[in-house]
Amino acid sequence: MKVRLALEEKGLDWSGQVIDIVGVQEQLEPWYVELNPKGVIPTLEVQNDTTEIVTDSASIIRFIASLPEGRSLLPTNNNNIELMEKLIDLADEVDLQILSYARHPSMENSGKILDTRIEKSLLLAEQYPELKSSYLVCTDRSKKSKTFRVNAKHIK
Ligand SMILES: N[C@@H](CCC(=O)N[C@@H](CS)C(=O)NCC(=O)O)C(=O)O
Repeated sequence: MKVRLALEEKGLDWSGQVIDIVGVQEQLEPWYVELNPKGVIPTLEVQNDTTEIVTDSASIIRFIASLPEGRSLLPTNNNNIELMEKLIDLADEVDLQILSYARHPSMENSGKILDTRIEKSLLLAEQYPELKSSYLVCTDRSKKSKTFRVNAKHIK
């Protein structure tokens, strides 16, 4: 969401593709993991003379703001730039997995979603040895989320 907002605010010519991370679990498809080795959304593909891939939402919005074209998204005074950087970091510290699976109506289904994710990434790790390390990172993340989503201390 924040990447789409930044693209729109900047006034760039962009198009988006929705990646279904719940039903299809498209973030685990090999074509996507090749772009984003952690197998998470979002990913930005920049097409100029060459194609550049940027991952991680905080890095992506900083990248968008740094582009010379379009509207400026940056505050003009240094104090506000400092504040902006702090706010981006603060938002980035939120554990999105916990926000999604522990404090959300999807909690009821999240055990099943995470189990499917673990199974799919283990299967693909065997089928695509060149992407194995990425798939094991995905497996590990989902296993941790399964534990953390019911850990009151972690949620707090
Ligand atoms: N720090 C990363 C976190 C990305 C992240 O965890 N994305 C979640 C959705 S909000 C995801 O793709 N989950 C799918 C999965 O864990 O398999 C960022 O901000 O880009």
